[in-house]
Amino acid sequence: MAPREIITLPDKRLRLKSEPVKRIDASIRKLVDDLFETMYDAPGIGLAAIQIGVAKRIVTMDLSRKEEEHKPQVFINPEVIWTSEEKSKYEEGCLSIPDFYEEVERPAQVKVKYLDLEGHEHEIEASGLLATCLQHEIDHTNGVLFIDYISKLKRDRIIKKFAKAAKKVEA
Ligand code: GNR
Ligand code: NI
Repeated sequence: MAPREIITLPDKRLRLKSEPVKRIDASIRKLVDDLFETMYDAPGIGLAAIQIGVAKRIVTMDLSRKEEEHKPQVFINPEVIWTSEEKSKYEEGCLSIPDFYEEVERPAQVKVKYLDLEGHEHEIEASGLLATCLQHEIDHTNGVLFIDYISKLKRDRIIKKFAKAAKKVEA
């Protein structure tokens, strides 16, 4: 097992809509292992498969504290089925947009439907960091990034910065 490379802006694959998982087989379980390894190595608290270039609707997450035991969570075909009227603000970052952080307002509570690794369906009601992280990761499966929620001025500035940095590497 090896951590996989995390794709970053301006990689267009980040804008793809990922495909639902039809059957949870050995290749899906291997992909989940790779996602966890990549997420812990980064380190990050969540990771969507598209961030390693695989356009499948799979998300891994671990919101445990550093000093605690790992609490790995996997969400297959996750779907937001309800959002609260109440909003909350959280300073977000993204492994695909390194070193950029900005406050984002989202629904404070969400209900999410997903499959576990056995293919069993679950429904959870999330609040706090879990609600924020689930929305951030489910957005990735739909080609949406947290910078889509900030001002156009800031978004254009950050997109330009990454485009310029990529050009430099190319040259
Ligand atoms: O590691 C991550 N931290 C984080 C902080 C606030 C809101 C969302 C996140 S997710 C991010 C990892 C990542 O980019 N997942 O897609
Ligand atoms: Ni992200």
